[in-house]
Amino acid sequence: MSTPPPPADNDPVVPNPTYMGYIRGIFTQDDIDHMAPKGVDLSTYAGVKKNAINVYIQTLQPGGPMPPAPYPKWSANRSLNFKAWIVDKYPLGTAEPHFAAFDAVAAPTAGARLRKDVNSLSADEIKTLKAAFQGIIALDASQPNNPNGYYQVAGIHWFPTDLYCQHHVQQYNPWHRLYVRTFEDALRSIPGCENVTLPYWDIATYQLPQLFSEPPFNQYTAPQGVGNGYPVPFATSRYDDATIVQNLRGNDVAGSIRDALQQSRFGSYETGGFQKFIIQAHDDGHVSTGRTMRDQGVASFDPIFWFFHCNWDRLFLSWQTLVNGTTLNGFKSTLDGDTSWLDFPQLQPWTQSSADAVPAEPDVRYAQLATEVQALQHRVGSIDAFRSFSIAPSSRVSVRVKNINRLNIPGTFVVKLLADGEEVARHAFFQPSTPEKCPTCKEHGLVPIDFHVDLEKVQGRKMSVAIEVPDQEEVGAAFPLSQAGNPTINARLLLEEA
Ligand SMILES: [Cu+2]
Repeated sequence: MSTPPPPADNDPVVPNPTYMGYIRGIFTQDDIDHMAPKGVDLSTYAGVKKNAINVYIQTLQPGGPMPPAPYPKWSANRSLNFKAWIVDKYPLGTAEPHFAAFDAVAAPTAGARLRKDVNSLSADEIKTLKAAFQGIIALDASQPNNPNGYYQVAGIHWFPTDLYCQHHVQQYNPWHRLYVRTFEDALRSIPGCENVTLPYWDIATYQLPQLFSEPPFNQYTAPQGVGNGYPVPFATSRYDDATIVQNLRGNDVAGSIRDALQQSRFGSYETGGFQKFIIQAHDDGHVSTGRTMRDQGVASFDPIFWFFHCNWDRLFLSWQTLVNGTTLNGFKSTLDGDTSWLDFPQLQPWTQSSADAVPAEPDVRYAQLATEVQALQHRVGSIDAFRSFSIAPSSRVSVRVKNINRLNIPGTFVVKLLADGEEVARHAFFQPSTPEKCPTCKEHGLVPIDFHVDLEKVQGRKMSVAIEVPDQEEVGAAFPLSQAGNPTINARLLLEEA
């Protein structure tokens, strides 16, 4: 944890202890495993808070029976710190940014996968990467049922399998971690490419690597149809580099990534935290890159998808490192609410659960993590009433367009926030062109889009919202709000614990 407590006989007194800054670090894996069968959850904020008084009594010396021998009992200072946390009404606090766990270029051990920035590859590495891509594309024709073939692996994302899409849900990050690895394994199945790794595209630089314009990374043609409404043969396409860069800037993708990495809690797409911002940045990245990438049904056929998603995995690992969430229990300590999604359902088509996929993969390194974050924060729209709170000093306001019925919208859409008719912000929502046929989409039919904007940009101005479905001639650029389920608008100032 961020402030790992020293041996129990030597704890310092911690002023104003918080859960994220101190308390979560007290409980070891053994403590958590030992108490879980007794119905005492020591792995989450909610669990420790619920059992706090009991934990305090059971561990207080002399005489408290916990932890059992041979584990050391709590020191007097540790008990004092814990009691102070209870008396102060269980402050959640924020994690201390932590950088040490997976620093930079650890020397690759045998079999380790060092994933590099796509711009930093040597001529030899580029040659091998091309051979690997060409190799799995060639399998499409020579061995159409080989699971390492490009069409087969890309097809997992949506067509023709239709089942596995995991977006805007808790499983989004772990599911895509397995997916990136599966693709990398496919590349490694090609003779001579056994040690190849997938490089990442650092999208926040707003630069398109030159390599993306070279075959086989510039374009892919599927060996067969990809589903209703798509041309046969199906060939991927994307916007030109200048348009992509302009779109990335317009959607403020780097800003959302920065916001994501500063979050102390994992959160969710609906409520905030890391997930809110990283999924937003991901969606905006897809729509910015277009045209194939904009459509969830076929996005993974564009070779750029793999460099793009390798980077989201790098950012997930970066954030995990910052908040001390690279182990399962470290990660769990950043969760709110129900954590059962970690164990069930499994991440189809693989057999692993999210709990298996969340811990940092021991053999994966990124040449550089994005951990240059000064301080972490926990700013939310609502806070427990028993806590004192303050209004975040930067006076950012959260404008939420709520209850957008995405099932009525034919594909990925963009929501624009206008002040006096002029665009102040825009964000995308990434989905298939026929969301009404997607089981995950149907479960989450009503979705929000959140804008975090400076109060001064919107104060006293006439605000409005527009939905657009880019590049869909049939419905036109402007999509009527009445057909999108008559969404409503919410605005609130962001709060933080005082
Ligand atoms: Cu994606």
